[in-house]
Amino acid sequence: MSAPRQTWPETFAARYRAAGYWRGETFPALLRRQAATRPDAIAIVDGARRWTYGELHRRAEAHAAGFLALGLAPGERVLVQLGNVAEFFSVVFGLFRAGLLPVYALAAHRLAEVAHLARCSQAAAYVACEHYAGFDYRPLARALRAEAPALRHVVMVGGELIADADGFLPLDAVTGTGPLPDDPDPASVAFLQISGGSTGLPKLIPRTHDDYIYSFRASNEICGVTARTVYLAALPVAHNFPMSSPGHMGTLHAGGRVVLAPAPSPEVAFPLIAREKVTLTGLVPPLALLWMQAATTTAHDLSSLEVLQVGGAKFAPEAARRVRSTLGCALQQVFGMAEGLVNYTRLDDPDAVVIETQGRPISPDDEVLVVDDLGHPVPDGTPGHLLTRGPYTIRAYHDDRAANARSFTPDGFYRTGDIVRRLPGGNLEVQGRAGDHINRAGEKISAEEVEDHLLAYPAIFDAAVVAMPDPLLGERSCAFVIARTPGLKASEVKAFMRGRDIAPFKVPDQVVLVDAFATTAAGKVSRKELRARLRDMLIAREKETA
Ligand code: AMP
Ligand code: DBH
Repeated sequence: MSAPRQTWPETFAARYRAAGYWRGETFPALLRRQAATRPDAIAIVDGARRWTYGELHRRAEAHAAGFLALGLAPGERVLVQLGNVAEFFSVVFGLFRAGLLPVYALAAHRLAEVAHLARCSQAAAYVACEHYAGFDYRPLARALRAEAPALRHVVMVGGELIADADGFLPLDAVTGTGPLPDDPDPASVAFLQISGGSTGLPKLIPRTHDDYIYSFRASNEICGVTARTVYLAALPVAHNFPMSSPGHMGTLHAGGRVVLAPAPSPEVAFPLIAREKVTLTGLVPPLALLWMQAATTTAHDLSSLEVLQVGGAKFAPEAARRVRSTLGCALQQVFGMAEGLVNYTRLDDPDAVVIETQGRPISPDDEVLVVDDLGHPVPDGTPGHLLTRGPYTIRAYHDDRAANARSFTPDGFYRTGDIVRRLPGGNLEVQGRAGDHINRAGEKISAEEVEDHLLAYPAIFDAAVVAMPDPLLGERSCAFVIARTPGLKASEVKAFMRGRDIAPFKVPDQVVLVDAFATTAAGKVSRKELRARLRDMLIAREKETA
């Protein structure tokens, strides 16, 4: 495997530097600067724990030395699977300081995903919470060691101070005072983010110090993030949206305060907003609906909240219209992707733009193309495929030739897979997806990946997974299944999927057993066409019975 690299052609890199986007700042330098200029300001709030910038910096440096003392070498990858806990920050900034590259797994991932990420990144270590959100990660860690031979260390957050029988190290033991390397090259890859992906398992996204820091520094300007910002991380901290748009990283860059919510529900988040005087947060549309409903009867004071960002999936205009009257704050729509491009409606945009569009790009140098099926640009107002390249959009996935051939044009544009309309002011309206994935409350699920798991069930002959419109989730997943064994029940299929060690959100919401997949007189249909037909059939059937 080659070392993670991200390469913009030199002419582009020179342009991005000259324009002042890439400033040579690195993650270690970012935290060092804050620890020097505002050592006593609170950086992280996690329950009763409040870490200052000084403390976060000290912890990160101690972990950096600790990771190196384990024999990890700069450039190696470390799989990080942590929930919304303060240690996420001391660990990732510790890794940055040691020149190690975090690979971000979601806390919801299970063995199937984590083993895939560990193998693809050749991770040398794995860091997880011992328990988080009711899940015990120790059995997962044991199984992972068997599946990922390159893994040399397992570090547990919240574990006992003595290394246990498995040889897992408690994070508190991963500290040291040894020498630390020079800061990394700002043009080098800082970490690997993951994509939801429309085909197969998650892909690894190499992001550099230069490009990522630019994306959240510029986001701060657009979103009004300053040292007085109190950002509530309600979504999982490993997600790209709450990480960088502008998210917790943007907030730390500005010297603000990050408050961690252990769950995004109104019951958990509202008291935190009131107690910490939260000014900014970001949600996926289904959560925004829940918050708006709960706000009408809440006793908690939400008046500190200035802006609610909504993104990850399309926010319906009817819902967008109600944000201010129910939550008493401004709405900002965010349409982004872990591969790069992020669009925002601006805080001073007219209501029509904020309610009806998903905004426009961060950078004057974000190139946006909207093209037809043949790749020809379409006029403004006409739906087409969104292609993009720019100063913080990757040119390639990590070590994945096939995906790179599919996902990038020869001149370096990323094929987002989104169908959008570009409006005359430059704002984009997301119309849907060209690919076969399900956007379930902002979690992207690959139809192909779920079908592969279904086909592992001997009682199943064939399966097709489609996105169904859903009033709460936006989209839910529906698996059409042809049984090999007569009498197979939907509940049995779901139980089988729950036993597959996959993220729970990938278990199909609905299972429909069918006798056959219709083919046309012309013979075989493509998977894509088949999925579209099954979906239309079910929608029509549900309308009839409604
Ligand atoms: P990923 O590549 O896994 O980071 O997922 C990014 C994808 O999420 C985008 O390409 C869109 O399909 C979807 N997405 C993100 N934000 C929005 C939004 N505001 N409206 C509609 N779709 C969105
Ligand atoms: O869905 C996403 O991946 C996303 C949404 C909003 C994202 O990565 C982002 C903003 O940066």
